[in-house]
This record gives sequence, structure tokens and C-alpha cells, in this order.
Amino acid sequence: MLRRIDVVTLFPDWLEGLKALGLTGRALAEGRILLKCWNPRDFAQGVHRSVDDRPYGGGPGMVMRPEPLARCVEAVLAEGEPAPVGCLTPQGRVVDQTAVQELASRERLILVCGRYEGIDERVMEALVDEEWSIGDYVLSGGEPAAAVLMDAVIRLQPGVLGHQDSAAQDSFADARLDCPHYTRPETWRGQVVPEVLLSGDHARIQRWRLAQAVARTAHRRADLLQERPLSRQERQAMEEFDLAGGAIDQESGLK
Ligand code: 9WO
Repeated sequence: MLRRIDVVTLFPDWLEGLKALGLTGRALAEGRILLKCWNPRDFAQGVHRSVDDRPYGGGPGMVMRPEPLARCVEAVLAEGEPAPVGCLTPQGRVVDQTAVQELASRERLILVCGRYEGIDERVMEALVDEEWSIGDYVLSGGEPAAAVLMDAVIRLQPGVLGHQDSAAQDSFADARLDCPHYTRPETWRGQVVPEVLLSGDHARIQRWRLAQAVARTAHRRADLLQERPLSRQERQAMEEFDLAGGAIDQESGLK
């Protein structure tokens, strides 16, 4: 279970939203997890406390200087329990729900956020144990990726979600997209809520939600059905609500 997250960032304020709002804000406020930000600028020397410099070999932009960042990471490692040092980069292992569950089971996460054109490679080699990516695009810094990863792992911690089973029902929790959700009013701009959700028949509602999740997955992310073919329960639910539509076969789940 996660007890502590350390984030190395030149922009600690970037994480104020995660710290102050929503499920993550409440989990941190309740002391379930300690989140500590460390700024490499606090470890830079000289009048200007510079944390970046021009790239050797020329080229646009600046590179994060090795010494302040290394001193910062070493200070993080000197405090608390040992943990792998992770860095958010487009080169990293792409984070999916399996990776989130793996990270969420750790006691401590250490996340390094790069800025400028990147981090001096010698720091990556000397101090970074693993790299994580949230997808194949380049951001202006590692902080947005760190926030995504932290949100995903914090919500999996015991007691953070209202209903303990919500995490298990989460979309992607078992290679399925989410079902549609509705709330009041019953009729909104002429569109009504599916009658099954008003029936009070909770078993049937659960089967309808299961069928809807499978149909959505088949339509938008068929690759997930290859990851985990349809269960008998899912196939029966699809047939009950006439959503199979010939799209679902006995084998992999799709024709
Ligand atoms: C920038 C870049 C550009 C082209 C190809 C690879 C690249 N890697 C980086 C990079 O690691 N940049 C550092 C962190 C510093 C500049 C902003 N950073 C960043 C991290 N951009 N995008 C990410 C990122 C992190 C995790 N998942 C997706 C993107």
C-alpha cells in the first residue's frame, strides 16, 4: 500500500490541484499518503541558482544541469524508505492499468519531472531506475504525466473511493470500458434515461451495465476484448439486451 510519494519538480505549484482537490486532495488531507515536492533549484549553488544550461553540441533550448538535480534526488533518497527513482519521459514504459496497479502496490514512489529539452543523460544513468510514459506525445514538462500517474495510483488505495468495490468496477480495471451513466432529470432536452435504470431491479441493472460496457468496448476498443475474451456472464448479458447483434462470436468475442 502506498504511504509516500516524492516528486522532484521545478514547478511544485503545478501539483497544487492534485494536492488540494478531489479524491487525491482528500486522501492527502486525511494523511493516507504523504506527498512531498522537492525543487532542484533549492539544491543549486551560485547567485542565480541556475538549474539549466545550454546543450553541448548546440541546438535549441536548455538542458537541466546534472549537479542540482542529482543533489536533489540524493536528498530524496536520503529521507524515508528506499524506492526506485522513476522519471516521466516519452521514452518510458507506457502506463496502463496493469502498471498502475503495480505502482499502487508499492510503499513509496519517487517521480522525477524533466523540463526544458530534457535532463542531462548522466543523471538518468546514475540515478534513474525506471522511466514512465503516459503516451506517445511530448509535453512541456513531466509534471502533467506525474499528476496523471499519481491520480491513478492514489484512487486505488484502500478507503480512497467511496464504495470499496468502485476500483474493481473501474473501466480498464479488467480490460473493459465503462458503461454509460445517468442522473436527474429523467428527461433532459427530450432524451430519457434508459427504463432499466428506473426499474429498481438491481440484478437486471447490473446485467444491463455489464452488457453496455462490453458493447462499448467491442465498438471502441476491440483490442481489449482480445486481452480478455468475453465471459459467459458477459455473453448472456449481451444477448439479454440484444446487444450481441452478430458482432460477438463464441471465440475471441468478436466477428
Ligand atoms: C522530450 C522529447 C522530444 C522528442 C522525443 C523524445 C523526448 N523526450 C523528451 C523529454 O523527456 N523531455 C523532458 C520531460 C523535458 C521536457 C519535457 N518533458 C516531457 C515529458 N515531455 N513529455 C514528457 C512525457 C512524460 C511522460 N509521458 C509522456 C510525455
